[in-house]
Amino acid sequence: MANIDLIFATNNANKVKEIKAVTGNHLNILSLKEAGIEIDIPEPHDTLEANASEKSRVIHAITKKNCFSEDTGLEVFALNGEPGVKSARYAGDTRDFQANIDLLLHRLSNKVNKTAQFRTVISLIWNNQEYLFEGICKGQINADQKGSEGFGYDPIFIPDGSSKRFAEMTMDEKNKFSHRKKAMQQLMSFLNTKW
Ligand code: ITT
Repeated sequence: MANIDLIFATNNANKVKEIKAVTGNHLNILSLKEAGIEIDIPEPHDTLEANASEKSRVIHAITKKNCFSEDTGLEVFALNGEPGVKSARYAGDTRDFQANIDLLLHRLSNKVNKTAQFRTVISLIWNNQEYLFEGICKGQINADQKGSEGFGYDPIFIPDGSSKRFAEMTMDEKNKFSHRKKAMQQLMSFLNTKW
């Protein structure tokens, strides 16, 4: 698989780092920046699936090349799945990680159940056809914020099977549990059957 070029339709540098750590030399992942594309792709839909599709389709329409995107949401059980698809802009259009965390903890403060999951949906466009893959990481929200690694909600999320928050883990440790890695592994297995 080593010589496959695949554009990753994202402007999130943290996502690019995490995905490149998973794919290693198996795929040649190009970020939008590396592909020379400057665009703020809209995410207007109310599902992760529809937003992921939008992102990969927009980039495919521009480049006509194989590409993928992913949309990820933190789904909190006691908040009926919120912030979910609104994860990036939960506390407003400034997309401020700390403001999003503060709002989430405020809304969760009187709830007993702190169960949550990260869900990643990948949309791959391969030879002009779209394929979707999903990765889920279940865990707990912990109001005691710790760690400075990762991004987004990582300082308050402890994956099942660990006592550490994602933000307390190295990228390799996070990738042992990560929703994003699970979805990406499915994409790689799929490409293995095609190549
Ligand atoms: P692109 O659309 O350009 O890919 P984005 O940052 O807008 O980048 P999303 O729409 O998928 O990405 O945003 C989801 C938000 O969910 C993101 O801004 C973070 O706040 C949060 N998030 C996503 N993955 C996460 C992870 O692995 N750990 C912690 N928070 C995460």
